Amino acid sequence: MTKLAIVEYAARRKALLQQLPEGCVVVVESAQVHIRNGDVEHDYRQDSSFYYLSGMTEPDTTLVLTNGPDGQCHSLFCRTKDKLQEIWHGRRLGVDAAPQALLLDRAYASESLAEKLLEMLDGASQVVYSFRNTHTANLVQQSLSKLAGLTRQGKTCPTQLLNLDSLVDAMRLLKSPAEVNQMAAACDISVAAHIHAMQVCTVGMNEYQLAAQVHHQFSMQGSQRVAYGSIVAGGENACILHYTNNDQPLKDGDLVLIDAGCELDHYAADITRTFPVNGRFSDPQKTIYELVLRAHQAALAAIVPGALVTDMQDAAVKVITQGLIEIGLLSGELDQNIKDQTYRKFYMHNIGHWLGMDVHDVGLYKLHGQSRALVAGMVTTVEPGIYIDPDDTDIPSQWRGIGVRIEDNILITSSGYRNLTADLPVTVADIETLMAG
Ligand SMILES: [Mn+2]
Repeated sequence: MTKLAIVEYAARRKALLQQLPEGCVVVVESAQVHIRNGDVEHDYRQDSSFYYLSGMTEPDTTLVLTNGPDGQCHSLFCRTKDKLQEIWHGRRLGVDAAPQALLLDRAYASESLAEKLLEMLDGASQVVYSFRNTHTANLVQQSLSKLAGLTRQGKTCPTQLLNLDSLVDAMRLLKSPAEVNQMAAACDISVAAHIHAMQVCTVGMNEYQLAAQVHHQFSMQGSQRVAYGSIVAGGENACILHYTNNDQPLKDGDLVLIDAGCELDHYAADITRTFPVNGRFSDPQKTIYELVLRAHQAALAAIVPGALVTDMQDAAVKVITQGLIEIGLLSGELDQNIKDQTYRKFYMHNIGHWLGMDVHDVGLYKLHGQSRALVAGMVTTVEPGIYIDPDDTDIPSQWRGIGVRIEDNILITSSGYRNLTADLPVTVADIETLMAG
C-alpha cells in the first residue's frame, strides 16, 4: 500500500505551530478503543486529525506540540515496548524508535503524560486542543485544575483555550499533491470494485453477497478496509438514504444502488452507481436514471473558477425539478417549484460533501454566513439522486420505488475540476454494455 512520506506529517505539525503564538501547547489524542461486545474490541481506526499530524496508527498515544522561546518541540507519548503485551496484542513502535520513525523531537511513555503535561503547561500562554474530543477536553481541564492549585509553588496556568479543529480542519480541506495521489489511488481501487460488482451481479444474489464482492476487490487491490459502511440496496431499498441492512435478495427487474468506497492509508473514496440487477434498464428506470445523470453533469459543469459551493446544488436542482415537471411528478412553473423546494420530496439531500480522511470530511461550507468559493485542492463528492416513495399511491405505479443516485469524487483545480472516478461507466449504454459482456 502506498503511503504518504513521513516528512509530510512533520511539515504539517510545523505549519500548524507557525499559525500559533509563542508559548502555546497543542494536545492531540489518538482515537479511543471501543468495545464491540464482551471483551471483543471494534476494529481500531485512528482519529483522522491525530493521524494527519502524526502518521501514528497506535491507540493510547498523545501528541504534544510546543512553541516556546527556544522554538518548536514535537513530543509523543506512546505505549512502551512490552514483550508479553506484544505477544498477546501485537507489535508496538515504542518510545525508543518513535522519534526517528515519526520525525519527532522526543517520545515518552503514555503513563507519564499527566505529569509531563503539567510541566509543559506551566508558564504556557494557551492550550490548543480539539473541542470535538471530550476525552481531551477532560484531560486538559484536569491538568489545568491541578496547575491552578499550585500557584504557591510558583506555577502559572495558561489563560486561553483555543480550538484546534478550526486550524486543522482548514489544513485538511486543501489536499497536497501527495494527498491527491493517495485519494486518486483509493478512487481507482473503488472504481475497479464497482465495475466488478456490475459484472458479477445476478438475479437472486443477496445484497450482502454483492457487498462481499466489492469488499473482496478492495482487499485484493491493497485497501485494508472500507471508508464507511457500504450500501447495497436493491429495488425500493435504494429509497432509504442510509440503508445498511444489505440483507435482501436482488430481484429481476429491480435496480440496485451501491454506495461504497475503500480507504487507503486513511484516505477515503465515496462512489455510488445504480444499475439494473438483470443488466437492462426498464423504460421508467432509464427515464429517472438519465434525469439524475443530467443533473450530475449540470453540477459538474457549474464547477468553474470562482464558483461557489452552492452553485453545484443550484444547477442540479434546476435540472431535476424541470425533469420532474416534464414527466408529471411535479406540476406548475419551474421557478415557483424551485422557490417552494417541491423537489425535496424526491431529492432530499444536498449535492455532496467534502471528502478526505473522513468520508464526510472536515472543513466549512460557509464563510461569514455565505457559501464559500471552490478552491483548487478541495475534494468534494457530486451525488444528486431521485428517490420515489414506494408507498405514495398519488404517484403512478410505474415510478414508485425507483431510487437512483450517481456519485463521483471531484478534485477542484485552478481551471475547473478533475473527476477522480471518471473511469467508472455512468451512461445507460456503457453500463448495459459492461453488464452484457
Ligand atoms: Mn457521499
